[in-house]
Amino acid sequence: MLIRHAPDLTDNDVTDRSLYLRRREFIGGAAGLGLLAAAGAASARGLAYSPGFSTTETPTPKKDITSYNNFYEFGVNKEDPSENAGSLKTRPWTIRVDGECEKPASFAIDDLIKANKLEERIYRMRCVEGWSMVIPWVGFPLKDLLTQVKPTSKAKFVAFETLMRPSEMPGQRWDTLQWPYREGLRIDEATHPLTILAVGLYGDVLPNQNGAPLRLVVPWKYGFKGIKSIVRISLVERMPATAWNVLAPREYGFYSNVNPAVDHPRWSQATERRIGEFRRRETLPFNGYGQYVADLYRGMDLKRNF
Ligand SMILES: Nc1nc2c(c(=O)[nH]1)N[C@H]1C(S)=C(S)[C@@H](COP(=O)(O)O)O[C@H]1N2
Ligand SMILES: [Mo]
Repeated sequence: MLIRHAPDLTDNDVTDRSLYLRRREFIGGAAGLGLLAAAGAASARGLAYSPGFSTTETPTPKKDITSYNNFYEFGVNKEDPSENAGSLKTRPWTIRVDGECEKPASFAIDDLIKANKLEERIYRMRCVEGWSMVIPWVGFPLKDLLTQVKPTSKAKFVAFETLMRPSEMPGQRWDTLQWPYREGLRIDEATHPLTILAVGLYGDVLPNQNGAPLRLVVPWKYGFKGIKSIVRISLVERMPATAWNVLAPREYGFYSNVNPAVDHPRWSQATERRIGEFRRRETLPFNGYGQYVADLYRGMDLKRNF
């Protein structure tokens, strides 16, 4: 298969854009204070940093990123999450990391934020519905968290769960999906350097509607893999059940890599509408991240493993 990738992703120009952020403003969910400007580029300050993978494409306006959302725990319409997610209490918040590992542990969200190097990652996000955005996330590699609990050799997959709290998540009173929302990755996908846990966007604390206080971002996969408001991460031996696959197995596979050559049964995946643009644009294999991730799927039939 011919792997096309976006020409903007050269290692040189992205490392300069990789930023260390002050953790203080994220702790306790305090409102952001123009953190990026204050933090300055990591390279300029002589700090060590991991290589970034940010696109140089223009980020989607914050207003759109925070008002056009999918978060079924707060309703099925795009405006529901921004209107309803204020009811979610994101402190205190604990993330349990367990399963096939030597050191299962629970982490208070503020301790995770303090302990990990926060970076800005500007990623494309392609929803399976056919729209896309460019989002400047703040987060850290999922791998950094998984390493801490020492996965055993039986850890072949990672399973994720969203909070289950119908009193604050009114959508959970209806059977639109099987709650809590669940997602999963293969272990090599989970530990890939592009895979992050996000705690912010646009240099500010993550708004509730975008999955506060902690959500997954896997930029080469359809947006629904990016599970929000995570409370549990389990290392497991077998491929875990995932919310959309349980609902409609013929429509939503476990892998869900962005693939313009594999249509959804009810619509084409060849093109997408970038929010804010008029004309549709072509969808790229692996959402333009093929040069980084195509190797993970060498030898696999991506039509069968959709
Ligand atoms: N818990 C949970 N996570 C979720 C969803 C959801 O309904 N519930 N929707 C998914 C879908 S379909 C998409 S496209 C992205 C949207 O993320 P955004 O609203 O931050 O752009 O979140 C994903 N994560
Ligand atoms: Mo989506």
